[in-house]
Parts: sequence; C-alpha cells; structure tokens
Amino acid sequence: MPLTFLWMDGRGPGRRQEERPARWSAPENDKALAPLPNRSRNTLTLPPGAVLMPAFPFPPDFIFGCAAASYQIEGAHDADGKGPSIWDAFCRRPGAILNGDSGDTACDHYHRWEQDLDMIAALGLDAYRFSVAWPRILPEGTGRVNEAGLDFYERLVDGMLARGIKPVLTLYHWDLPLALEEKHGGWRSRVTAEAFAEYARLVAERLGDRVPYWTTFNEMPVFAELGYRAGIHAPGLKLDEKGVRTVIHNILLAHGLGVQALRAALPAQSKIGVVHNPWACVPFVENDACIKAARQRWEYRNSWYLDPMFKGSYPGGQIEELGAAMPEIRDGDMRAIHQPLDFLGLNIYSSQAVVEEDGTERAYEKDFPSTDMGWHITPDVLYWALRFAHDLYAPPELLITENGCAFDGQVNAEGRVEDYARLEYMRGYLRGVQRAVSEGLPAKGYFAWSILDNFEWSFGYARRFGIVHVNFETQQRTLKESAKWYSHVAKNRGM
Ligand code: GCO
Repeated sequence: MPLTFLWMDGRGPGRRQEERPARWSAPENDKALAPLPNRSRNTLTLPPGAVLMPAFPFPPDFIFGCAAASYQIEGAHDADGKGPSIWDAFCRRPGAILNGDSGDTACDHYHRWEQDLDMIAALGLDAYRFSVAWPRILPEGTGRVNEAGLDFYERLVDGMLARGIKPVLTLYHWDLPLALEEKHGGWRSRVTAEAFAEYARLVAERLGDRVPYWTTFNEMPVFAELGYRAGIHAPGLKLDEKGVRTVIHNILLAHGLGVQALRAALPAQSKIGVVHNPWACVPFVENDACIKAARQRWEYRNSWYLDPMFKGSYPGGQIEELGAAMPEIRDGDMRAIHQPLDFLGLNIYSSQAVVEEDGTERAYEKDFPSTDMGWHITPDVLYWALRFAHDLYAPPELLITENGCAFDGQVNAEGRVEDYARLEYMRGYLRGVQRAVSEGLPAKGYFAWSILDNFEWSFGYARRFGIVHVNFETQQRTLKESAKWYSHVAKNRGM
C-alpha cells in the first residue's frame, strides 16, 4: 500500500529498500553538506517498501561514538601493579564525595571490557572515546613502567579494532599519579609537564600503530579550577589566583610537550588534538550583530586556554587584567604550547548565557528546564559552539567529544529504562550538530557521554549519565531507550 509522507523539499525522495547499502549513505555526498533548502512542504507518495532519507542526514563518514573515562568506569584501583592516583586519595578524604563513594570498583570495566565493547558494537557505534590511566602505566608517575598496564590498554584497543570500533584515546582524564602530586606538587610543577610528555611517548610507542585519534587533555579548566582553586575535585587544593594560573600554564606546557612527543612517535596519519569544555552561549536572535556579540563573549571566556594552543600567546587584554597574578613564562614555553593540531574536541552540556547585541550576557532563569545536574537544556548550543570555534580557531576538524545529560532512571518491571527525557535531549542537541554539518562546518563526530552510568566525580554514583543503565550492586548493564534510539541514528546515519 503506498504511503503518503510529508517531506522537506529538496531532500529528494526515499531510496528503495533493496538499493539500501548496509549503512545508509547520502546519494550525493555534497547534498548533506549543502545549506538547508527553504522548507516548503510537499507531499510525496512512496512506492511500497520505500524508505525515506532521514530528515536530518549526516555524512557517511560522520562518527557516532560514545565516551567514558578510566577512573569513572574501570575500578580495579590497585590491580596488576597500578599505582594510586590523586582521585584514589581524594575519595578517601571524609566528606569529599557524596555518600562516601569512590572509583574503587566503579563499573568494573577493567574486568568487563569485552562485554562492554560487545555492547558498543551491537549498538552500531563507530567509535569509543576512552582514557588511559597514567598510574597503570607509570605507578610512580615517572620511571618504572608497569607492562601489565600497557597490556590492558593494548587488549582494549585490539578488542575495539576486532569489533570495528574506532579507538579515540585520551591521555589525561584527571587521574594523575599520586606520587607526582606528593613529590612535586602535581600541576603546580613543571616536572609534571615533563613527566606527561614521557608518559605520552610510552603510550604512543605501544599503541601508535592502532589508534587513529589522540587527545592530550580532557577539560583543562575543570581539573585546574575545581581541583586547584575550588578544592572540590582532586587534589582538593585552594590556591590563589597566581597559583591557579601557574597550574594552567603547566598544563598547557604539558599539552605542547605531549603533542611533540606524540608527533615524534606516531605514524604520520595519526590525528592529534585536545578536548576543551568551552564556556558556551547562544545569541539572543540570529542576526549579524547578535552573532558577533556572542562570538566575542565566547572568545573572551575561552581564549585563556585556546589562544596559547592555537595562536601561541595568552590574550593580551586579560594579561593586563591579571597583573601580578600572571604566571612565570619561560623562554620557549609559548612556542612549545603552540603546536599544530588536527582536531579540537568540544565537551558541551549547556549554554551559560543568552547574549544580546551589546554583549550583555543574560543568565537563564532558575526554573528553566534542566537535568539532574541543574544544567539547562539548550539544544542550539552545539551549533553555536561549533560555529564559533571554527570562526575563531579553524581547527581542521571539530568533534563533539562529550554531550549528554544526567537523569535518574531505573529498570522497570518490564526490564526497560524509559529515559525519554535523555532521548529528546540528545535528539535536540544532535540537530544542532546536523545544522553545523549541513552548513559545511568541519564537524566530524559526536560522542555520547556516557556509554555507562558511572562515577560522576564529587557526586559519586548519584548522577546517572549513561545511555546504558548500570546496577552497581550486580554490575548488570541494561540498554536504556536512549541507547536504542541512538543506535538507530548511528545505523541510519541520521534522524
Ligand atoms: C567532564 C568529564 C566527564 C564528566 C561529564 C559529566 O567532562 O566533566 O569529561 O568526566 O563525567 O562531563 O559531568
């Protein structure tokens, strides 16, 4: 029986089922990249068996991935020669973590990684963004190498490749070897920056031939600000302005030295980048003046981190504002920090402000719809972040390396986790990415945070970000409805 559909003019009629390749790809690649056509609505009668192109298609090589991080999922905190990290220590500090939780066991991914990779493969996801725990490789941070640690990540990477999953590796997702903190002051010291480069080299030498995407750091502002100024993340310090700026400088330096070490050790085609969590905003209305004003606010708020890496200098105006709190910069530091990068990863959950034409930042009202973290649900923010990052820094590739939401949700009597709020959140945010792609911005991938409910830092297990539910008593995994939906999107290359 012929079906009548509404479809967007200019997107073309559906493809017949039998013509459909295993994975959907756009009839003409550049169609997906062309600007959106005028949305006049037409009706179309399709022959039986025909399927529609997704209303919001993505290019065939777009990466639909998922993400997690070592300390948040691995557990096995002292297994096979691993040294302690600053998070192992911080979690033991009374009152530091909600409910006294720790990552000691977490999702026990260290022992269940095969099952977890099977799940990612069954969902049809293209890539898995994971992090390496530095203290598994170098239990004291420097010096003695723990081969068993390297072996674990080698098995994990080979396991991904065997299942057709692209490994996207992060070297630092906050679990610094405790010895570096205790002996040298962690990121307060340049010794840690040099140690990081050595660690990067070791991992690259072992896994370089198999990992296409390499990331030095995850979210510098978070572990610098929350760990060294607010004291609510490891190592739990409350430094003054100059102290924090010194920490940031050392992290940036570590990034630069790390990129150099990676370039020297990796095959030429490897992609090297960094993951930043930008302060993000949207323009009040979509006109040139508002967009310009929003981009200026975005630049002002992110340039302390992005300018050194992409331009080789701290933003001039802000150096003046800082005055005596400016960190010491040694000869050659800025050159070392300023390394060519192949991609910029963006972790974005929420817009912080609506920006008016005169640059005023308006905060969202208190009762604005938000997730269990209290983060506002602002789907357009991904589009604007991709656009501003492109306009200001033009990295060859942009990836949304994290996006997702905390909503509580348990397995019901039918064995389902009906997290339609998460599904709608993802649908809305992904449309922003699709808009960016359709306008020709180099947005190459999206990674759902997170594949599993996991240890959410100072919130312990009390915030669930997973598209897969984890019962932390039994370690039972259950696909949430959002995971099933996301699997459709990945398999159909669009929504
Ligand atoms: C972070 C980290 C993740 C978090 C996630 C939700 O970015 O803060 O990359 O580890 O769990 O962002 O807060």
